[in-house]
Amino acid sequence: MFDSMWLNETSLQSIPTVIWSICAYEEDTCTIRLRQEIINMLHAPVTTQADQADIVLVVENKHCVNADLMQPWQIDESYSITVAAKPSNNTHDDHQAPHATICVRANTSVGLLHGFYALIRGLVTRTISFDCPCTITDAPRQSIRMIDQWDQIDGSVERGYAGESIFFGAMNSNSHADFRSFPPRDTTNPFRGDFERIEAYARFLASIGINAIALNNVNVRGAATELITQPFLSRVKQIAAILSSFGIRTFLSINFASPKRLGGMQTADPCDSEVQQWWTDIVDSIYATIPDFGGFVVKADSEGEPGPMQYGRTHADGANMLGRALAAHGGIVIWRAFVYNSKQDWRDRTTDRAKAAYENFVPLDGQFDDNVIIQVKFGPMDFQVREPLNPLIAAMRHTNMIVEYQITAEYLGHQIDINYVLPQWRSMALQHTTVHSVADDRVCSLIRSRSADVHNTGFAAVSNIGMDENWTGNSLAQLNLYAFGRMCWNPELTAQTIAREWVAQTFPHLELGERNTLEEILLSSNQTYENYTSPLGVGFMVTPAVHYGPAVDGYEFDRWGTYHFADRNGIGVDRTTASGSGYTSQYPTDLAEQYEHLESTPDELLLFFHHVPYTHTLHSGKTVIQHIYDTHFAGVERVQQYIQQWDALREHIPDSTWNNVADRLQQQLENARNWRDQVNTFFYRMSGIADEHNREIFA
Ligand code: GCV
Repeated sequence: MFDSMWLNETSLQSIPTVIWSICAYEEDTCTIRLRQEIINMLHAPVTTQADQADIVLVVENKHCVNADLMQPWQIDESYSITVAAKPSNNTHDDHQAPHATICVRANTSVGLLHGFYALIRGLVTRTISFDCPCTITDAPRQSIRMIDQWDQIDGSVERGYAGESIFFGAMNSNSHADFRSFPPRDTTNPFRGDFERIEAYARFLASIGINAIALNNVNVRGAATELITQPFLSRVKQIAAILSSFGIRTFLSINFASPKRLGGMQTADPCDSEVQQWWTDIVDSIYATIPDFGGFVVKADSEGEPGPMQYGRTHADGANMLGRALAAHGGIVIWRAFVYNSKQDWRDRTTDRAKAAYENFVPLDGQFDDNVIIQVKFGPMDFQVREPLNPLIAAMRHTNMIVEYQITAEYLGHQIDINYVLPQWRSMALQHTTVHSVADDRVCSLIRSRSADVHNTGFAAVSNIGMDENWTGNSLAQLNLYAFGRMCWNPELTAQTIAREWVAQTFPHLELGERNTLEEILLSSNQTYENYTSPLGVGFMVTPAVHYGPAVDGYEFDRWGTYHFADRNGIGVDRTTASGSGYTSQYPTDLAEQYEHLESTPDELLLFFHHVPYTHTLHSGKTVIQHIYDTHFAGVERVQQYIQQWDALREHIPDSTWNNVADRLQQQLENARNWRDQVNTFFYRMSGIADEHNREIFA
């Protein structure tokens, strides 16, 4: 049993049961899937007689639909939906007769799938109706729209907060326990084999326009290294076939040292011809098994994972070697830029982790092959609640890039705390990289103009789902998965529009006022979380390793390079070029200037860029210390309000969902109080400055 999220029966029942028809010159796995979707999901009839149908789905046999409106790279996935006035003699008596016919047209069967789900969404949310003639033409704004599973073959999920992997593990098992304490599982068959669950997941992903997925964690260890070989590959093929019928290509994360670990070789040096041949043979055998395989995701020379630098080679040497093996088959390499010194010494003030991605990759700009993509986390650190844009994104001029986001709430509340993250992601996607440019220099567009092959750019995010009945731990965290797909498709859609769509589909019984209440909770939740956690962009005050709950000094004297440098006088990291680590100089001139100076640095990022006294006055007019106190008190109060607001929604939300969120809200309140009291107490003790409002701080 599992939740049907935004594609639930009640919502789908609001679509009139009309006759559908699919017209395609060639039947393929996607058109077959489409027919099954109409029959099984909508319980509607499908006829081969298009003139008898109320809704006709048409694949053109040439690239003519929308061709003049689209960029060439968009044409395959674009669609148009036309609602036309219906001749009066063509209604059907035996079902709820619509007043119009609808035609969805696309150039490919994949485009038609996108059009189909868009139509379903439109009918459920009532932005499309049989009564209102209209034409909608749409196409994705990103070419690659990818989900990365951090799933491991023992069934656990790294940074997963919704139970075990749906791909790996034992059938029906779902533990939240620490897998490190488990006896080793049978590694001869790590696959769960729950194809029903996988098919449902593929449907959710397709319905929001996702077109690529990496099945396994980027930390590829132990038997997971063998996923690229038989017998595991044949099991991957079964999964890939399901995903492919939904227009989603399958990728695998690989271990760079595979030639040694699997091939028994002495080296994994990318410039060694035998190593190159080994990879070519492996890739050939993968494509012999899975002809539409997407390619590899690689975490190399990062956090202890092997990579080319161990052989004195560069990331370009490593990535291109894999790229050349994949090129013959149309495959790609997604090479992560999350590379930094994870054995830093806190005493060393010269090393700044935020500078690492730029330092490692900018010298290699232009050296990567066309089928190699560098995947860059949107911020320079690691998915904190507030980070500036990763300067690497603006600096690379001749390299394919994917911007990486994290849906799983590693630092953002573990899907216990309500946290709708889209406002943050979207501000990164839409961030301008210059101030005065006339060209579209926003991240979402820039990555295309900087690429050698526009097909090889896009957005990716780490998934937040698992075997939990509701998929995401906290049911409201389903929205983040939904929102990521919608943002990839169109970053101009506002956080409110997307939340509204999701609420309408997921909670069809809510009345208007209740929907507004829920939207209000969701839209404020990211700011609320920021309020009670680390202030003003400083980040990383979390419990080490676990990353839930406060530990103000938890990472202060460790090796991971994540410091706040609070002392009795002030707090923050001086990253200026004038007196600090020089990180600001990695930005294009306008942004570098903005962040270099206290006066022009936005309040919310102040402590990321500057070390300031507690008495420093923000643009808001408050001092830093008073801001810390006020936001932390406000954050807890807001969670208390959420509890009341959620109470008021009880009547029209299914019990299991209501109880799930109510229970988590209590945990969130406890978490928020811990944060408030520890952060406020810590900074009161450090600064000796009292709260202006004399609220309770534990001195
Ligand atoms: C998959 C952070 C996380 C790790 C993760 C890593 C990465 O360090 O804490 O769990 O590893 O990012 O993105 O590779």
